[in-house]
Amino acid sequence: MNGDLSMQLDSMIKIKKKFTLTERQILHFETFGFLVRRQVFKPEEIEKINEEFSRRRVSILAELDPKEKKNFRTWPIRNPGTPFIASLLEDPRIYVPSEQLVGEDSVLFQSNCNSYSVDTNWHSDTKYRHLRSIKNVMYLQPTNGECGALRLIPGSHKSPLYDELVRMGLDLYVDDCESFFLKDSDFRGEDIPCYIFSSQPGDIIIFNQSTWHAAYGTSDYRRTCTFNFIGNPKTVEESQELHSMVERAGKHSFKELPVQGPQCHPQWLANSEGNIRRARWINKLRKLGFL
Ligand SMILES: O=C(O)CCC(=O)C(=O)O
Ligand SMILES: [Fe+2]
Repeated sequence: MNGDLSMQLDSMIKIKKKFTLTERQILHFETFGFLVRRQVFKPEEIEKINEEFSRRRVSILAELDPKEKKNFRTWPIRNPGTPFIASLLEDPRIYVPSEQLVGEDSVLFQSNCNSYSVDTNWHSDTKYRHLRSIKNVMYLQPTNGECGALRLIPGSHKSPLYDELVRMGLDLYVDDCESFFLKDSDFRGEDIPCYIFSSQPGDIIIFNQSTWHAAYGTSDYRRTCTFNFIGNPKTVEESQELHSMVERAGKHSFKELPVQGPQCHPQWLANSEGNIRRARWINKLRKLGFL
């Protein structure tokens, strides 16, 4: 093997080792449906992320009409307007643990910047229970129970707890955004027993998207970056679910919620850097019908 190539391989193996989750971390994720990783990104990186976040948010808002402005919340990061944030997708700090949890042949799915001006009620991100999908979330401001922290119900990604929560009506009552359960009880969303992800910028939480979660205590607007991966379907049920996801998502944004612009900007798709992992994701997304 040529010397350069062997050095490159060596350094790739070292990087991979450095960010590889331990068996216990994986067990935590499998059991509770989430895993917290502290201080994955450095303060100077967070500063850069915040800068790009703000600049792009302002430039998108400037183009929207008042009605669109009201609903504006989410915009994709695979865009030349946020090059540093987009580069995090190809950063081993994100993809190494994600691939461990959903497979080396997993696909990078929705990946967004989000700005929330209201609380988020209890929900799970997905109704597709066979397909493995995970979300890496980084809050760009400090959070705690009183101030916008993500809350999760441990173990709620699994049956029967998942189904009990559906049955008790904890999720949104679509018309007035209140849950059946909370409406007919003296409980508030904040009273539901849960883990509260108090975080500092740079911390990351990875959760199985079936896990029930919420956030309360919104002041000003809250900022997150989210990186989602879906497992390559292996069973008939997984393939069927993915097929329905493709049908429902349409080709525009992979998503039903309003997202500003396409998930993958043509420049990202051009992959002029020749990133091998990105090329694999693009091929897969094409094959699956998302592009
Ligand atoms: O911070 C929030 O409002 C909750 C976000 C959420 O539901 C998500 O990232 O899936
Ligand atoms: Fe969510």
